[in-house]
Amino acid sequence: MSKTVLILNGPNLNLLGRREPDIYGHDTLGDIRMMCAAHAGNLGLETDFRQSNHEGVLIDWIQEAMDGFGAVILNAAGYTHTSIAIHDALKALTCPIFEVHLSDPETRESFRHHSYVGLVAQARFAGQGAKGYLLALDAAAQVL
Ligand code: CA2
Repeated sequence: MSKTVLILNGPNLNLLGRREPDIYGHDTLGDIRMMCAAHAGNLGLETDFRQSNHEGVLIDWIQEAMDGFGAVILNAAGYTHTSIAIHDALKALTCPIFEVHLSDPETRESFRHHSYVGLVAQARFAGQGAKGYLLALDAAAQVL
């Protein structure tokens, strides 16, 4: 089984650290990428960390996880709450899927309360900032 974890980030997460730090914290996505790589190394895992603002690109990357990746960690950002297409792509995977959010969508606007990712994810880590990605890596390490 592959020890590489595919970590995918959805739209607008490239803006992290530059806007809305009260909601999303001060870490940039580059900071989170480095934290994930270091933490994964300590767990004996490797990471492939990506971000796209485009639904189809995210779906292509999810399909890549059908071969060659041990687990997927996904912060689908706004697509979490809207994308049946991402849900369908995730459903085709056999590897574990972990849902991550920096904020806690459940305590925000009602349109963030439903998650199409959550319907197919093994576990969800939300409201803990960048630490959520590290907790998801811990969970991935337990199954890999
Ligand atoms: O809390 C999360 O991680 C979210 O996935 C972030 C999404 C939001 O739509 C989800 O409900 C929860 C939004 C990402 C936007 O990121 C920005 C970062 C800085 C400035 C503006 C947007």
